[in-house]
Amino acid sequence: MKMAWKAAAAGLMFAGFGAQAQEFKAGDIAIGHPWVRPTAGTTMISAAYMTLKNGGKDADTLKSASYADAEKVEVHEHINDNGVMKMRQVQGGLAIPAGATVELKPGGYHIMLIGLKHALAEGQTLPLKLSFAHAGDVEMQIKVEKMPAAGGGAQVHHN
Ligand SMILES: [Cu+2]
Repeated sequence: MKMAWKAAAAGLMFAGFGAQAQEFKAGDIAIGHPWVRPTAGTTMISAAYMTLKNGGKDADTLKSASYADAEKVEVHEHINDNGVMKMRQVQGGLAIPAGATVELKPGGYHIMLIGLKHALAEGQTLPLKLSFAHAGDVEMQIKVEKMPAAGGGAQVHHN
């Protein structure tokens, strides 16, 4: 797992910059400012966001993500179903074309953490692992950050 080791080392390096937005790397994929929203009340779900920049010549796919303290982690998208915004799992994984940057953000693509074993509070960090079809696996420590005030009001509805 040479790739995974390199990815982990890059994460450590950037972690040294403290308050600055974190960046991680998995092969040709640069993962910019990963963050996860705090849980609200007793609702044990959350969502993680980041940008995925493919600097390589080959298309890649985010196949899955995992976090040990969640029952399920799914890659979701929001769809407009006759005027009602709904979330659903991205079929076949999230495509990241060569040279493209795919943004995971509130109201768009996100990584859904379902059935969390404990609440997430601002300022905590948690280990989130991403698995790419070509770039392999990367384990990141990502921060729990408050939702941005502007435009981030999209409510999350499950079930
Ligand atoms: Cu979702």
